[in-house]
Amino acid sequence: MGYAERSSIARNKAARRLFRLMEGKQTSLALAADLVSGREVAKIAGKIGNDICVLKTHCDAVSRFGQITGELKDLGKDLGFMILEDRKFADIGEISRRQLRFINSWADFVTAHAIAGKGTIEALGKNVVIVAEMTQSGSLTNAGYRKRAIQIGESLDSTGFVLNPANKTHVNQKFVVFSPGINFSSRGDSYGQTYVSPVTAIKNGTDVIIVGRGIYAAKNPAKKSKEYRKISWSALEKLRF
Ligand code: 6AU
Repeated sequence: MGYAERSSIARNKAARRLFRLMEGKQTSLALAADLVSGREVAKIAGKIGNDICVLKTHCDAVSRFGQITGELKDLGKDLGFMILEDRKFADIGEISRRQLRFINSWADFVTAHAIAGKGTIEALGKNVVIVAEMTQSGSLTNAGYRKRAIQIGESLDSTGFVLNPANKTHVNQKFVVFSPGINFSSRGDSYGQTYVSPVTAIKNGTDVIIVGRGIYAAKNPAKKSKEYRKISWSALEKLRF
């Protein structure tokens, strides 16, 4: 099923918008903009914004992030990408809801863990991507956890799920599958991050490939982002549509 069709069957508004955007722009690439300062995040977003469908941020890991939220929103509008704040909410619903207040004025959607149960996801509203599985070796997200996390997202019509691209996914086509842990030249890092290639990710059911260091730590991030974009989109066309 192509993304135009998936945008018509999805019940979640952010998922519909993202599927439409992916189809129109022909890209499944998300940048994990894990740079040190707000200035650097805004600069790379401006440079490669044309190639991505999602800009993924960690607002609490970037200095002076508060100063660039308006600029990122404008860039998203001009260049056509959505902003996913990877806050990974994990507290009880009431606290998660309060923490969200500082984020939902500029982010289109947020990530959350399912560890605290359905109440947390419910408190965050609809625009939530549930981290159902993690890419770091030794992660505690086993098959049972993943299944239950997916059930919560399905029951609440959340936007979608973060899943490990090394494993095959069987998620309803109404939901967006995001996968980090993608890099074509590295196998991992010193803390246990694991990587697969974009093609493996697409074969295993990923919709949006999230690439961080593979792009921003490259000599020429603009050129690298085009490579990731092209390889993943042609794999989608060849293998899935
Ligand atoms: O490509 P990297 O390794 O430089 O960056 C990967 C990005 C980081 C992580 O916070 C994030 O993806 N991530 C996540 C997400 C998106 O939730 C889950 C996970 O299991 N592994 C992972 O790396 O910004």
